[in-house]
Amino acid sequence: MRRVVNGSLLSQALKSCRRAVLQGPEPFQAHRSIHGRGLEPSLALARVRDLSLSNGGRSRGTLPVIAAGALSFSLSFAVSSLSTVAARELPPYSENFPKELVLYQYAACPFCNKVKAFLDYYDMPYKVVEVNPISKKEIKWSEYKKVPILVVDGEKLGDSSEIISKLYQRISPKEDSTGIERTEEDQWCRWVDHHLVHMLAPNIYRSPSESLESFDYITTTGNFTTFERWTAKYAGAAAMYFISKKLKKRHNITDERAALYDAVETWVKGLNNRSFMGGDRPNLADLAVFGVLRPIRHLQSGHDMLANTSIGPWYDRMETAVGKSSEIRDS
Ligand SMILES: N[C@@H](CCC(=O)N[C@@H](CS)C(=O)NCC(=O)O)C(=O)O
Repeated sequence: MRRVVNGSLLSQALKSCRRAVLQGPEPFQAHRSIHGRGLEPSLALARVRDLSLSNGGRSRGTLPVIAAGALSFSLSFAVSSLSTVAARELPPYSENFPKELVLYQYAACPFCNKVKAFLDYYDMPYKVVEVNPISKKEIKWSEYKKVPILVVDGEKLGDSSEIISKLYQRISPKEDSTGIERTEEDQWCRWVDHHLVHMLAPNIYRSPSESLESFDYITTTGNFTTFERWTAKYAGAAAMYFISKKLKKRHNITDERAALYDAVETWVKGLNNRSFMGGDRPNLADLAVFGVLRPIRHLQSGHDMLANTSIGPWYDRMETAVGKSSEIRDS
């Protein structure tokens, strides 16, 4: 219900319609055709977000053509009269949005999740290739051996911050924030890469059971054989348990939970009572912090973090603002 009260629901619909009105159906056609599921132009135009309140989010369901057509007509009218609201609440749409994105990732990797938070927020559809953390055979073709790797219309990009920076430069209109805001945003983005991210491994691989919990995703994600799944889970969990102890030492962490809570409270303090670091909408620093924390949210360390810090309200706002994943899933 909150989405209605704060206007987000309307803005989601406006966003879809604005794209349909400004640009026509190409992006959706392009990404649907990846899977050989061609989309009729009228259907593509009608591919507005599911307005159901029950899921409270950005479902990517397709409304019936007639209803959606009528809706897009009335909302495109609303766009012109409410454009200031839409412009304030929505990430700006750019004609430079890529046509095809493929993300090579580990589902639990904080750097990969940083990139995904960005893509989800900007509503850029992307395909995911889950990389086997033991064999890495899915990225054999790449000289760069880390994830994330994002292939943007055929161009290969590595390193989460580089990827986000390149995509952002490509899609953002002329800078609308001040130098001071940009400096703060950059500083916090660097803080995420140089501090926050180092809190994760010691926490999520803290004990054998937490390490196994962190690798559980591999039993259901990716295109792996059963043997690959179970070796990755148990070998990965064992290796990361020991590696996390080394990382803990390297980053001078004595109590990993206390260090995580401390980092999280540093971020909350940095928000300085703003809804987001970016003010009334997330900026790249908000997206980076959210992206890094999202994969741990439903792990033991994430539950502990929410129970022991004051990050909850911001995290909830970010979940709403970022919305559902834009990942293109094979049906
Ligand atoms: N600076 C890189 C770091 C990426 C990174 O370290 N990724 C890890 C996964 S979380 C990785 O691929 N490690 C190498 C490995 O798994 O062999 C970025 O921001 O993308």
